[in-house]
Amino acid sequence: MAYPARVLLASVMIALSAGVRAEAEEAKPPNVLFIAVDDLRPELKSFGQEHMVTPHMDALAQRGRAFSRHYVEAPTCGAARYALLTGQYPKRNITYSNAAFRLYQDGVAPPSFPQIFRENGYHTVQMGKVSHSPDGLRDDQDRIAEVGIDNTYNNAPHKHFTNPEDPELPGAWDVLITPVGKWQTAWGAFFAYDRGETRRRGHSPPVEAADVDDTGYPDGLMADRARQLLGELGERDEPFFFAVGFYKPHLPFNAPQKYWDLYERDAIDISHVDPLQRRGGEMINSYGHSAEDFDDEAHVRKILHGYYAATSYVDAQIGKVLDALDETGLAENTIVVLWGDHGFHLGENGIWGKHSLHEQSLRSPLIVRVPGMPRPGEMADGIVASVDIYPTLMELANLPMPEHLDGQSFAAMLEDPKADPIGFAVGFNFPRGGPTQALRVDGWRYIQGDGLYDRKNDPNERENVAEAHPELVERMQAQLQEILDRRKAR
Ligand SMILES: [Ca+2]
Repeated sequence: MAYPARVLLASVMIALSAGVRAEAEEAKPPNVLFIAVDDLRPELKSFGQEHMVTPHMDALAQRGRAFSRHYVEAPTCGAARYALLTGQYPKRNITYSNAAFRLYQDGVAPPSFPQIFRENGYHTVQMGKVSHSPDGLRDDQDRIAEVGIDNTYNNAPHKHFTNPEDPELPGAWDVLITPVGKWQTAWGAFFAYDRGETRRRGHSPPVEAADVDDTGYPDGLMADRARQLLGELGERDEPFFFAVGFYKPHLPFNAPQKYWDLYERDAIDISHVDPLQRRGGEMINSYGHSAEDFDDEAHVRKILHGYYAATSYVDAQIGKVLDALDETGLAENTIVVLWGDHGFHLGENGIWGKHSLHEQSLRSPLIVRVPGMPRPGEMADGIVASVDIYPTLMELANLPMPEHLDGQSFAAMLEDPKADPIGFAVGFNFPRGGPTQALRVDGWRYIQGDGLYDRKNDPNERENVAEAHPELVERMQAQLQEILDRRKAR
């Protein structure tokens, strides 16, 4: 495919017109900046959500291609990130869960795309939460045993040490670097509260507004370190693949006060909130509030306000990194991908959290900017999935396409937003009772064991219309089965 050549040509032309020598541009493959954002809903101004203050992600969408219908494979961090990074659908039970990355230690996981970049001469750097753990490192079992806590990050995050010698993605990174500041460990930073405090499960509040600057929470530290690092990466001879994974807006919804001040709590729309259905889960069990609190409109507004503040906070940090890319001149030869690891119900379907096969859990923002791309700023509305990102990156960087991939490249949609989309997305979940899947096609969502939803007339998926459309259900069941049967064996 001629696309990467055209990208290079475009940057050469820019360089020539600016009177700059072109040889280096011709020779150097494109860098990649991959930005992962945790639990980010597609609730951005550039995605039609006018109430949001997200100028930096919006600016990226303006200069690149935003995908209005991008779906992840799984509604939980570890499984979604494993599917993205391996380019494969969940298949074994473990790949439906946060423990998916263990397969790398078992030696049965396929090569991740950062590993492919590294094997092809890229300098690869990881910061923050890209795989599942918040610094890309596995637990340090010996140190955890020494401090004598029970072995979950949920209960004592500030004592849950990771091992610098033991990455979750072996072979993928030249450098892993995550600033943890006053929070002592990456898990402590992941659940950060003001002044170095971290979450005490079941006690800490679900939201916090501290009167601090951006570095009062870890994403601000990460943004500053990423800016500095980009300067260093630009000095190297080889191209770079830099992945930075921000923690917010993942719970707790903590952000500096100034981001809370961007929203007026009483003006927040709560019409999408349905009566609470799921009484347990991360949101309700892990923080100092109860299911009954969600009957209270003031509490609901506070939670939504926190999510919006945390979203605007992370948006500002993303802006700093993108600014650094411009200031260093690297933007001219760097592909940027911004990816949300899954969605989040903020009361839709009576759910506060993820772990469902509904639209709210599976749809997330995706923005891709390729230097010199045609028609920047035009949104692509066709359906694409996270497993399609791996083959797309291989095509854009002109790297060999591995055989284990389940997805397909959507590079054509970067040239033309109206190009044929992938057209379907499969979601995988593992509730009690075993693995369950969902199929999303234009106009419809079908969830195994649950029902059929009319996306055009029922955007919040409140009514199961399977009985009225038995033939469609049968057709979608068959399509889903065919996709599942095709899953690659590796
Ligand atoms: Ca997540």
